[in-house]
Amino acid sequence: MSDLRVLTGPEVEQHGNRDSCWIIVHEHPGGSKIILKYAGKDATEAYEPIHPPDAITTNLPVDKHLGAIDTSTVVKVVKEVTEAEKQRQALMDARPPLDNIINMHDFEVVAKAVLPEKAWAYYSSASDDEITIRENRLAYQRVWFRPRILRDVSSVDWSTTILGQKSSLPVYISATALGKLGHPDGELCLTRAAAKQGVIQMIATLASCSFDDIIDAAAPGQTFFLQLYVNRDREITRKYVQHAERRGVKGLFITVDAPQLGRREKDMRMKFVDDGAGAKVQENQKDVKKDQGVARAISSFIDPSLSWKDIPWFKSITKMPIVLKGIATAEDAILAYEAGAQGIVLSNHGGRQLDTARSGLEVLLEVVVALRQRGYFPNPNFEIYVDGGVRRASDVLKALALGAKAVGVGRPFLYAFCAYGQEGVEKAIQIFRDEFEMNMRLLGAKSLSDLEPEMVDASALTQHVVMVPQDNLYQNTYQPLAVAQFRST
Ligand code: 173
Repeated sequence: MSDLRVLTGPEVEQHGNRDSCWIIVHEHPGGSKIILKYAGKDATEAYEPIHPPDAITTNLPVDKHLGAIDTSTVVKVVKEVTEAEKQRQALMDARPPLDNIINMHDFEVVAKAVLPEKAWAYYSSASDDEITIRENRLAYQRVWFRPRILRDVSSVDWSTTILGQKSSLPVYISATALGKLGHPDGELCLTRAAAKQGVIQMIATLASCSFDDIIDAAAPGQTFFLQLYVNRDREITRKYVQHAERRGVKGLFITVDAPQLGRREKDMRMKFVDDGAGAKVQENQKDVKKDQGVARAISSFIDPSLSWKDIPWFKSITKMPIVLKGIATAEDAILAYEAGAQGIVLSNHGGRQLDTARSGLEVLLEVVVALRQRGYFPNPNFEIYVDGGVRRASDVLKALALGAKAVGVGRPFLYAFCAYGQEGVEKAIQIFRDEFEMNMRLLGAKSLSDLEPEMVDASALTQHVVMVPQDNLYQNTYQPLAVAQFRST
């Protein structure tokens, strides 16, 4: 690179058009329109939250790198600070002290207030009418405990193993994309907190931080799993998977519920509303629609032809245990077992894929019955995980009692770092710990191996409509729980 010449801002600006498009950043999957928006300019600020730092060096041939830039001559795409942004900054400064955060919902309230609108829309959105994302919560409330008493619970232990790897909690940090939309350190907040708290992080294919940045930030011996979106170009996927294995990743979680990305309407509307300038540049382009939202814009590499036939290939390219993430029926759980997967995640992708798909917790019931019938469960070499809607240790205990080995938690940890960085994630983990201690004592489980199906009543779980008369007087009298309060500004 040293023999490349140094370019000036004006020189780059001359290439701000369709025929010659140069940009400055530290074959683009989002299409050409978005690049043209920044043509001839410094696009670093817009580029960084969306792309891992190695995206260009990995995907763009070296001869397309024109040279270093003399930064003193460059016209930056200066973002004006809007009123909304000022307000958000004020709220960030006045956010509740971390000591006042006592549950996962608190993190969500703070994140909603302090995140840029676009980031909040992307993270919080789910598909279509968002029925499934809400059902994910409700499902846990249709399961009731049958606690046991007088079992000497002076000491309780909630540590476990996941895919044979030690974990201080029966919870792993599930993959979420685009962490830098919410915090400048992005997913590294998770990595650092996970290291300190003995929790396993699942790295997302579409993390904002590069895979290597995350692994380089790891503590010695820290455990990671990798979430995989399978590329249409299998050679890219092969290299990525084998690189991950070489760098010590302990499990490959292949996402199987996203041949096409769900329509997340909050995300879509946001793009439409706030990208006026971009929309104009993009008007006559076909490849990226202005109303599709940030996730869809960067997901075109995902291969919708992925099928059961590909599983032997994955087994041939890696020795990592393979887990299929996004199983939603007993039929597919059986196929996954028979295909030689070491685990499955019963998941609806946080309600972001097929709307009115059932909750992972509900699917767990039929999966355990079907696997048991065939003698596939219980089995130390095949684990079942559940994700979606988990906010409390009591939720986790319900899933474990019904047969799950561990649960994935995505958004709560994401919201924790958006609002409070690494410390927020550590606090979230600490809250889970406190809740495990209390709930296990009250349930009469000294360790996770004491959890059994008899400790829950899940008879209402598969009933999707439960009609009960409104208890009006009670409803009017009930004082809703309060959320963390902001300091007055
Ligand atoms: O749920 C998602 O948003 C997701 O998995 C994704 C997929 C492609 C690009 C960005 C995010």
